[in-house]
Amino acid sequence: MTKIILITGATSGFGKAIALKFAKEDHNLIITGRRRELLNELTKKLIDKYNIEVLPLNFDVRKLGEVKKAIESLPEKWTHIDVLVNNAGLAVGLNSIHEGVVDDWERMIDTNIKGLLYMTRFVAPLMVKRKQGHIINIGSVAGKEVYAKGNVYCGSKFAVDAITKGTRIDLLPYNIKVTHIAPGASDTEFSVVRFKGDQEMADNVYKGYKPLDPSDVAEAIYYVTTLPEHVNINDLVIMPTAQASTMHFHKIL
Ligand code: NDP
Ligand code: 8X3
Repeated sequence: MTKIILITGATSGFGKAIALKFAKEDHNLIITGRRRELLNELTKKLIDKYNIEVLPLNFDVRKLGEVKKAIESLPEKWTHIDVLVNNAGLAVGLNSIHEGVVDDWERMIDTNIKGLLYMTRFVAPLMVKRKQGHIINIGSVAGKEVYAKGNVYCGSKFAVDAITKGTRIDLLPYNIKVTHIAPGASDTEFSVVRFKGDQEMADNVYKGYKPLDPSDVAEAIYYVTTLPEHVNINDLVIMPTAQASTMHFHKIL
């Protein structure tokens, strides 16, 4: 059965890989992101290559009004969202708490926590109405264990884990699945964003071992959507084989 999958942050990294995987499996997609050109490029690629229907929505998940407008003005046939992947997120900076940049903190909290909440607040009622749906929140191993200087990013991802658990309880009467995915290191744009464009610092994060490919995470996400109606994966932690915790890597340099 063809489903409608809404993926936030599909212009790069995991979100883009998730879009490609679900397109390959013949599902229709709502893809979102702030970078309009990348969104349009991906839309064209998905339609040309997979002959599916794609609706690109260009908005910032931090802006409540933009989220509300984007979801409330969906054409009727696009309101039957089967899967919401709350993926848009970022780390900004890596500082001890006493040297933290408050603006970085705001960006992480506003995107990773509030953006995910805004999306859920407007999409979940559509699922509740149909008594059907699956919400997949992308957390992180950083939401399982804190690491030095990870303070606010880790806090935001611990919040994603907690919000996922709370969402699952609240939506229990409505037959809605809720899944938390916690990936480890993957060489997306994540570290370039964290280090504010410093490509060398970003590259260092992934030296000496094989990180996850975004498609590895996309495959796991696709898998959790293929299970029988009575089965839900609540929580999935997925790391490179060369990573054992947020702090332990087997690197050959
Ligand atoms: P990328 O930087 O490659 O992708 C992040 C995506 O989020 C982009 O498409 C970006 O789109 C979107 N995004 C960021 N801010 C906003 C915003 N305010 N409004 C709308 N979209 C936004 O990183 P990843 O693919 O690695 O990250 C995806 C998720 O995975 C994040 O939640 C991240 O925390 C998490 N994660 C990443 C890990 C990693 O090692 N890479 C490991 C564990 C979790 P645009 O800029 O166009 O808006
Ligand atoms: C991204 C993984 O460990 O760099 O969430 O924070 S980590």
